[in-house]
Amino acid sequence: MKKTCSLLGAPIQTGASQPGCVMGPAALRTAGLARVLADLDWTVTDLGDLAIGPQTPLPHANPTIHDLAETRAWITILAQTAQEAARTHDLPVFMGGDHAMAAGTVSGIAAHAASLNRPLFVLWLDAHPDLHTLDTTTSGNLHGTPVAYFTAQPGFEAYPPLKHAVEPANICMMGIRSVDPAERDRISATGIEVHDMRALDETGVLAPLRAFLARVRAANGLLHVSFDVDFLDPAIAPAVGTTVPGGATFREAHLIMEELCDSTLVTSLDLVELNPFLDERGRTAKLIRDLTASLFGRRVLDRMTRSY
Ligand code: 6HN
Ligand code: MN
Ligand code: MN
Ligand code: MN
Repeated sequence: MKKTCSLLGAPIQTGASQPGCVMGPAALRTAGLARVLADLDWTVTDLGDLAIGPQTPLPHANPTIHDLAETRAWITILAQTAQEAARTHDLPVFMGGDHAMAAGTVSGIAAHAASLNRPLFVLWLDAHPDLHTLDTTTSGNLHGTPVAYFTAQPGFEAYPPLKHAVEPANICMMGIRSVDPAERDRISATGIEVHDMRALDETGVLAPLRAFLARVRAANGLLHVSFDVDFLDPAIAPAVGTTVPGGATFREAHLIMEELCDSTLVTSLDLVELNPFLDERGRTAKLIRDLTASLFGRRVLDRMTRSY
C-alpha cells in the first residue's frame, strides 16, 4: 500500500511583522511539491487552502499585539483541520503561512495523539524558540507564541482553549540563535531540550537528532516536525521575514531530513514562514520543496539504512 500525505495551505500572515506569507502555499505548489512527492511514490491529496472570514477586533492589555482576532480564528480552524488530516492521512503537510499557525496544527495533532493514547513529540527547527506568551511578547507578532501556547503556559486566555497540551519534555529544538529574555527564562523553567547553534557546531546535527528519535521510538510517539524557513542560513534561504545569520547549511538541513526519513517516525509536518515576496527567483521555495523530498524518501543512491 502506498503511503498517503495531504497538503493543506494555511495562508496566514497576521502573526508576522510584514506581509507575504499569504503567498507561501502558492509558491510551494508552484515549485511542484505535490508532483515531487507523488514521484517518490506517495499518494498525495491537495486539500486546498483554508480561509477565515472577517473578524471583529479583539483588544488585549498588551498594546503591541496586532491581529489577535484573525490569528485566533486561524488557530481554531487549523486545530480542527489538522486533527482531521492526521486521522485520514499518514503524513499531513501544513504549508504556511507564518509560524502562528503551529498553535493550531500542533494543538490539533496533540488531540489526535490523545485519541490514539500515544504521546506527541515535536521537533522544532527554527532560529527562534517562539516561546512568548501574550503578556511577554514585545514585538506583538504572534508567530513568536505557538510553543508557549501548546505547552499550556499561562497567559493565553485570548487564544482558543487548549484541550491537549504537549509535554515540554517531548520537544526538541534545533538551530536556535535568537532568543528574547522572557523566552530564555521559559526555556529554563520548562526544561525544553534546546540545541542552539553553538551546540550544533560542537556536536553536529546527527547525534542530538538520533538521541531524540530514540526517545520518540521508545515511547511509541507521534512525531510532528515544525520547519521554519529561518532555521536555514539566510544565504541559502532569503525568503523569510526574520532572517538570522548563522543558520543551518544546505548539507545539515538535508542530513536532518534524510535521517528523519530513515527513522520512519514523522507523522506530520509544518513548512512555515516562507515569504515568496522576499525570494530570489523561487530559490527558497525550491529548497523547501527539495528538503521535503528528502524527508519523503529522495536519496542520492540506494544505501543500507541504519538499523534501529
Ligand atoms: N518566528 N522573538 C521574536 C519576536 O518577535 O517575538 C521573533 C519571533 C520569530 C517568530 O520566526 O516564527
Ligand atoms: Mn518560528
Ligand atoms: Mn523563526
Ligand atoms: Mn520578542
